[in-house]
Amino acid sequence: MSSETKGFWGSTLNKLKSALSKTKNTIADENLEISHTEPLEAEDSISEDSIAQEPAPKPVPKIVKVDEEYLEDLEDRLIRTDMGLANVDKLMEHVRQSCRNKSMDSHELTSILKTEFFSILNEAPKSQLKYTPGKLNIYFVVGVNGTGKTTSIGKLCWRFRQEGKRVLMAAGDTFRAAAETQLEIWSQRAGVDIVRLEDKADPGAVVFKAIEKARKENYDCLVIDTAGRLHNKTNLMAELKKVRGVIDKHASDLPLEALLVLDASTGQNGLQQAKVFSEVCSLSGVILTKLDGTAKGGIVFSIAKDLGIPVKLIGLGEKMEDLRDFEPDLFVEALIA
Ligand SMILES: Nc1nc2c(ncn2[C@@H]2O[C@H](COP(=O)(O)OP(=O)(O)OP(=O)(O)O)[C@@H](O)[C@H]2O)c(=O)[nH]1
Ligand SMILES: [Mg+2]
Repeated sequence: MSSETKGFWGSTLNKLKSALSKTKNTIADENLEISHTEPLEAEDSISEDSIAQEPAPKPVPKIVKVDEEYLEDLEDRLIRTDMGLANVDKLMEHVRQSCRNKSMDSHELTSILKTEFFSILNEAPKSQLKYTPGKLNIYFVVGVNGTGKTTSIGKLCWRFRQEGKRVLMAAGDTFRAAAETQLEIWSQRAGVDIVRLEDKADPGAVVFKAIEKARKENYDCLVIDTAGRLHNKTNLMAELKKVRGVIDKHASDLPLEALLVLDASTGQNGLQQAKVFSEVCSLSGVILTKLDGTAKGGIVFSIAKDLGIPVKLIGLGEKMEDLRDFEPDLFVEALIA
């Protein structure tokens, strides 16, 4: 497979492999000894822009026979990635069925796992981030505290700027002055404009003002930040519903993405967040952040099975270019070597 797909915004296989390494190591059998080593192919080298060097040896896992103990261990490891019990049960049932008919080794099992992972993601709704040329495109970004909303907005606006679009940010998190300042710093880094009202202003007023400005001045994208809130705080969720209402009232003719930012490391709890936010804001997609540094990347499969909302973007780190399109095939490829 090519290491690069769909241009810059798609992930490279190597980038994904290194970001998903903790989840990948959880799925892989760490008890298997290394039998021998073989040289790395140039495309597999860790650094994407490294100059051709003497290839380093890459470990090749020992191939073993799959028995019941192996399967029980695999089941535990899959559960630990937070891919969800229903997914694990179904997947293990298929694996056990295949083992019943013939003896199997760990290499063959890996290829069954790969097929199963593809099939879970293939059954889920899929779509890329929407953008309609010639219109003002609105991106409304919501989620619980600290999931990565503001950072993802900064990265997304930078991406839009790289594509030559006119971009406006709305500082709809008026809860803390520091939040507006944080967004303002991102607007400078990304080279985009921002609408910011006085501290503690009504977030609905910020959104109204931003829509008005964006329409009048012909922006291509309006990206709206909101304050983080726990999904079980009814008054805060009611406030969010009001903000969403401002968009519905004043921009119902415009393309809208309502995006929930989920922190991958919160695992299964993210699903509950998604259900409540979806009721309040009619979500159209998920941005799954912090996939780097967590072993719970299996949450992608839970979202696919349980939510009915597509993951559109993934966060693979803290740098500007670390927000990428979610490409299911490449994701599975990176997870199972
Ligand atoms: N490693 C990693 N860190 C991330 C990623 N996305 C965001 N972060 C970090 O997560 C932390 C919180 O990010 P913010 O963007 O401030 O989160 P927020 O959702 O806006 O937070 P509140 O506004 O307080 O609700 C920051 O330290 C970010 O750098 C990611 O994909 N990977
Ligand atoms: Mg924020």
